[in-house]
Amino acid sequence: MSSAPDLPLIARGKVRELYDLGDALLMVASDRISTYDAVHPTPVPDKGAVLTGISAFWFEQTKDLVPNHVISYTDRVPEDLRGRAVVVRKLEMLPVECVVRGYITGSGWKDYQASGVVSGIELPSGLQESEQLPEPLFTPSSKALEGHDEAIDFEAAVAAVGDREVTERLRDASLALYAAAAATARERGVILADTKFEFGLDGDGRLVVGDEVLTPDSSRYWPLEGYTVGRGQPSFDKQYVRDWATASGWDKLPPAPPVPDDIVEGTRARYIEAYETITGEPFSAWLERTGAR
Ligand code: Q0N
Repeated sequence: MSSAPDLPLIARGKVRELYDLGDALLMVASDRISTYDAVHPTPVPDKGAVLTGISAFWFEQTKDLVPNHVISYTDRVPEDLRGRAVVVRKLEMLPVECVVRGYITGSGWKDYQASGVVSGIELPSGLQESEQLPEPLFTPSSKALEGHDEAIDFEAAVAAVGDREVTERLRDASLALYAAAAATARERGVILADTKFEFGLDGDGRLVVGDEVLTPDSSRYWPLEGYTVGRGQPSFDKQYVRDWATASGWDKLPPAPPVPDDIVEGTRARYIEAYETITGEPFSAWLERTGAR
């Protein structure tokens, strides 16, 4: 029963950790799950491997569009972490979250309802919740320490990055990644409503996409079937847990309660279904390819 490698910890998120390998980093996705910004004490088996596999699929699909930080899912990955860890290049990370929205939902919908403006961009009046936008928007946010990033406009992103040209490259790369992924997702019956990227610069000043990409944790995926404008769409991975959490009477303040076995199993099945829908291959193929099973 291991899981924490004996390596220096560089960064820890709610559900992922980053370790120092010296000339590279090891990013590890755990099986922890959060709802309403709180992490439940009950893991969802294989969730870390599903997210790592979905991210791997998109990194491979988009590698000629935007270079990424992936080195290996096998070499130098400790055996007990295979399938849910990746060795990545060390980058100089840029201090903005690169959000792209193709549909108006979440905090974008809130901002639009309040002001008609999202990330400094004035939108047409009369949009309905979850409606497709006239074109995808680059809506950066500043990186806050834990979770609650602040929406900023393009000029504030330029100020945070300190270089207009680099910020324009961030925007262009983000929009290109979104457009490519949204087109592939659509072929598989899935709407990619929005997503968030993190980028860094390599030693040669090249822009490289890092972190995880286009996972259900960093994106909103909606099944095309059942998509209805004018209301929020159910999250296809976390909805079981959220619905159970709501019905349980939990006040949604930390600490998050343990999740019952049947809810864990239903959630795990949804994650695996997400892997298979998005990538078009059995999840077992990912586990076998990476030496996890
Ligand atoms: C890096 N983060 C924040 C929890 C924290 N390739 C890289 N090189 C240097 N630094 C980073 C990366 C990446 N990716 C990213 N902190 C440092 C995001 N998370 C990542 C997952 O673990």
